[in-house]
Amino acid sequence: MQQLPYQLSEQLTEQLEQAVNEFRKLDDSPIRIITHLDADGLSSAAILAKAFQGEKKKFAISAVKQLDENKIREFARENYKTIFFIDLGSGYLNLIEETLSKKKIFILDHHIPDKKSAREDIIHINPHLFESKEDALNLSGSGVVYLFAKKLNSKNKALAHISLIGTIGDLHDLKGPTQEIIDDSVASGEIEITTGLRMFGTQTKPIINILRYSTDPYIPGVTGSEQGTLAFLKEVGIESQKNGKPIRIIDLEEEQKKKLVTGIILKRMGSEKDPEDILGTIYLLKKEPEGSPTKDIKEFATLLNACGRLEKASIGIATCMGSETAKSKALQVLQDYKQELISTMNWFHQNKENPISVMERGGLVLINAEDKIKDTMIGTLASILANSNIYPESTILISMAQTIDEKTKISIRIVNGKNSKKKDVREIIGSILKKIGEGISGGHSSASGALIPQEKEKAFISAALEMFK
Ligand SMILES: [Mn+2]
Repeated sequence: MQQLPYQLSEQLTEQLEQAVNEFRKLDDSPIRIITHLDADGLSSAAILAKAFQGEKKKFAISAVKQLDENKIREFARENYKTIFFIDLGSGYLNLIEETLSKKKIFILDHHIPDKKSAREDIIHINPHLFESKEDALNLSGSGVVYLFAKKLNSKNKALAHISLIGTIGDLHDLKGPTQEIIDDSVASGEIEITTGLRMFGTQTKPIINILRYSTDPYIPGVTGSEQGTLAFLKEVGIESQKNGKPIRIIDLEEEQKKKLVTGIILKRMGSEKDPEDILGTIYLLKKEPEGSPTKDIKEFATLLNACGRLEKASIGIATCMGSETAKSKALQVLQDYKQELISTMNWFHQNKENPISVMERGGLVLINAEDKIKDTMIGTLASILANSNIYPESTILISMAQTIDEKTKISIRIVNGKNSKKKDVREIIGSILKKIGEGISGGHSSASGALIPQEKEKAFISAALEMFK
């Protein structure tokens, strides 16, 4: 049965048209673009930059981790008459209205707005305002920006694949309005869609690592075991290396790939989940070389996230815009990021038994890295531990590290968070901060974070330990 093409709601279409009309009224002065630091935000910025170049508009981009009052006040002091907030902004409508009253504001976002309607002269496009709830969950920031760019000039359809990178970086379900972006990416000849093993890293990672560290899908007897992985590969007749070079999934012959898939399905027989749930849709960028971290869109999104985390946003944006120089720099950033990740994990494993660095209390593991690991890695460390089997399910993980400006960054996660809906980590961190009477927090129920003054570290630790006594 043929699927009917998805129709954007009339309201959203109207709002996009209105945004374009307002954009046409702008004079030639340069435009300020403020975006989010993740894959979705960086690809949003790349799309808007390309679209502005097409309109001969000058612009300046900044990528931020999050908005706050201080940052918005800084933007107020700048000379720009027009500001575009992309992949962020909707949660700060009150502050933006208050602080940026003299500027023309465009907000193209998909985060939950802090109020239903913005001041009349603010252009605010957000699927939460128009679409059904399900649809709202299926449009990313770069999706909104792409739809705007396409409305501005149909030539911008050639940018659909950039939006797909951000979308895949941000969303799990590609349906509803996102279908239009996928269709445009295929039509422009940039994207090729195939079906294959849905594990991460099929283009670049050694097969032995992919299998051994595969938690989703989980492979009984293989996941978590080097020996099990080697035995399994032997069983299906696949070697883990050739001429001293590790074999990747893309290196396998078709026959070998089939054997691998069948082998995994057999291993998963009897597990409660659908054993065949190991295949998925794979989106490849046609023009990127095989085996590059820019070939598979999922890996490209990781490359962008690495650029964001290591504060190299402009490299990520320029890579999306097609610069080869930026791309080779981005590949280096990815290497640096991996190195950072390895030293972070090494530090953790060396200090796991050290009661000063890693404190365990009924249901809580508190990791205090001080200045031993980068504050930008603290969330990633907590997330990796939350998805591994080192600590029992539902354990609360708190990790903390010092920033260069004398603050302490805190991340909080829950082991196997998908299954344990009972605990809300944002509430936990909120009540600890309340006890020490300082700090700011944010995030959502399964992943949250906070920032406190460094001198409050001790107070924070005792309050947390007290809570789990
Ligand atoms: Mn986003």
